Amino acid sequence: MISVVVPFLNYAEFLEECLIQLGECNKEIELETILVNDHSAEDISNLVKKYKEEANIKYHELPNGRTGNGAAKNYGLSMAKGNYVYFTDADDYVLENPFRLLLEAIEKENADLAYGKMGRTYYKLESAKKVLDACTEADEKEEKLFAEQKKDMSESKINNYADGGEPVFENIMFELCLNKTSMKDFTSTGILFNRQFLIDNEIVFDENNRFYSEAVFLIKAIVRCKKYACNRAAIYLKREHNNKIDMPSLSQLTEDTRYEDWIGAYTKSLEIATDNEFVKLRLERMLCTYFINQYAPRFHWGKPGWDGERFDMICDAIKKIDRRTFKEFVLRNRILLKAAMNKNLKAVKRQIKINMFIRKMKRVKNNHFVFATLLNNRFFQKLSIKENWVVFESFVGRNYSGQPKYIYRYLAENYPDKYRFIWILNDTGTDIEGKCVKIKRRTIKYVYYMARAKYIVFNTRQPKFWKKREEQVFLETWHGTPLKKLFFDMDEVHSADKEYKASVYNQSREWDYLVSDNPFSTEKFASCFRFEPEKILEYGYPANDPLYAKNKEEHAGKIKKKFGIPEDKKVILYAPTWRDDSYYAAGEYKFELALDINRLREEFSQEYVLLLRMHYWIVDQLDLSLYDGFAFDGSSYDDITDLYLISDICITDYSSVFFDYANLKRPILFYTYDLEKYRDVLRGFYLDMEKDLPGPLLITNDEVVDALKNIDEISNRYEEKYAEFYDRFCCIDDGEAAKRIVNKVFKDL
Ligand code: C2G
Repeated sequence: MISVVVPFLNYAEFLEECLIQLGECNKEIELETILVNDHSAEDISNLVKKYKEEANIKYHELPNGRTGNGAAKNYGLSMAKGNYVYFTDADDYVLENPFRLLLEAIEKENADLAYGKMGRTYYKLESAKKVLDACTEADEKEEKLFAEQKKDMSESKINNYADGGEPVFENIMFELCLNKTSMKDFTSTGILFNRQFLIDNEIVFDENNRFYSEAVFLIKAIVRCKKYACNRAAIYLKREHNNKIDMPSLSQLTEDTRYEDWIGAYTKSLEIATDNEFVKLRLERMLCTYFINQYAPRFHWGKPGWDGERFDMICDAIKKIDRRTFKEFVLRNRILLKAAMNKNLKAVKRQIKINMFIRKMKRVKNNHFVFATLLNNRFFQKLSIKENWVVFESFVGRNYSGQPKYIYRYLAENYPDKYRFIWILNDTGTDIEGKCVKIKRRTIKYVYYMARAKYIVFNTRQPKFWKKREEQVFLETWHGTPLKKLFFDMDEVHSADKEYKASVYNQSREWDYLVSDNPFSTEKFASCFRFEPEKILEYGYPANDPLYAKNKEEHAGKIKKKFGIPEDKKVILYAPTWRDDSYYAAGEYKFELALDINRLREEFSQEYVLLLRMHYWIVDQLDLSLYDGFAFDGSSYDDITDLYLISDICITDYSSVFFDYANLKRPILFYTYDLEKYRDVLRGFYLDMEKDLPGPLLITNDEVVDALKNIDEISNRYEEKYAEFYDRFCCIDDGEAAKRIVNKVFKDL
């Protein structure tokens, strides 16, 4: 039997997934789940009851006076009855059945321990499974789950490392020790241990070390292990927490004692490894790296306490290091290490200053924007605020559009001499009516204006370098009524930026106002941004003002001409959104066109043209050269509001486009070929797509063609639903939203 020790402190929903998997494994291999409750505030009695049989749970509460992950694991270990022990943290889970594979391996070799592969995932069990299912190529799977383990693992590197040429390569040390770069990577999880081996060698967790209780455990196991086995198909998945605001993991906590624990774990681990040259050298190297990369910056920024007792602690540790280790570092770091070795505070200070300067210069050389932010911190932040400067940016500088455009227009028309208007753009050649300064994004000037302007109007999140000054007013207009769940309402984050929730939380704390188009958005914004409802301006969207303009037909005629669309042709607008899991990098997304343009041309080119508009995150370019005269590329056109005005039918999917378009009361079709995946895996929706939308959901190209052929019949069928939808979501827009917002925000008018 295998005893699986599960310490529990927080997050019952994660624990449930862990237990589900243990239950599954228990069907095949006899397990006992020793669940140790570390004085948790959460009630898990129902969970324990639910999985008691399946996962063969032995429930224990950690006695008073003992606490922490290490204490819970020790306690669990002392209760274990199995010949073998396996540790899993309550927020992690195993895939397939690693126990069978590890058991076979450990028994075959009669080994002390057997290890598999540790993967990292941001996903819950269901998504992780689906993500796995979705990846047909085995290599692709590896990419997704084990990206972090892709390190240079060449055998020769280690042989070279052992000064003197004596080969010290040992697979186990290589796997379990070499690829660890930080103290937190030393973990007991995902390894099957022979319980007698642990008992005989008195291998236990350090209960006095809150953050790194496992380091001494693993180091001792590595050093004492005589025989080991391995099966890389045995997968343990470590969960990365994507919401560190509400559910931080132990490694995401920033409590102060972390440093003392680090040094404590290092010192004890080193004592254990005294006779093992290889492990010892690895640890010493880790200390040096820690000193150079973690300690030095804190010391440099003058955080209290880092040049006192803490300095003595780390210097004492460095003093004992085998000097051969220093050779691996560049000269300036060797000087720093030597100064620390001599506990020479003055020399350490000087060298850290030099090193930090070199580091900064290197960053400046590699990325010119760093220089701008340095200037910002040193100088711009100290300059006075310009009361009449207003900075605008729309869709991260990609165009002149959205709510900022129409707020600017209103201000420029009504208060032309009162303000100085500054537009942030990727292309300063962009046409903008009226008098304004055009600034290229991510330049020194951009940083300068952002630091000094009184008013800042954005429709996406602000850049991370920018810190709001007290006198500044930040108006976040946002860019659509949400259908797809956003930020804190998203269960999982599948997009490229997994720090999404934490960063959106911090950024939205700096917003003075947030614009909403309807009561529904107000409610969702309050929840998805964790935003105070009192600061939400439910005034309608300025970008929808032109949809109510008296001269909108005349304006539409001009736009159509600009595109070269014949006057007698009607326009079908296709404007889909982006897919969270399909990207090159953050902010650079892929899109595979599923709409059959050829077919549409065959069927409709007599009466219609097709206008394709990709979302602003999509970087793939459309090649429409084959469809000249029928398909038009609207992706590089600045303002989607103009595209709404010239189109007779809108086809979209999960984009907020249809909420705005509905103001025109024209037909809307939803081409939702990947509805299930989008709804169940990627995002989830705030609305019931089947019930609440003002048009039909179409899954295939045949259905799209059919719907377009019968567009009048569809309009009749949806008349009532459309009216309800309009009343619910377009109830505020009336052409005056910009005016309302300006009157509220620009108080000195
Ligand atoms: N948009 C566009 N072209 C598209 C899709 C969208 O120009 N093909 C613009 C529209 O102005 C739309 C906005 O981008 O209102 C937001 O697009 P969504 O597809 O809804 O996606 P996202 O940027 O993720 O915003 O509250 C809404 C959400 O924030 C969604």
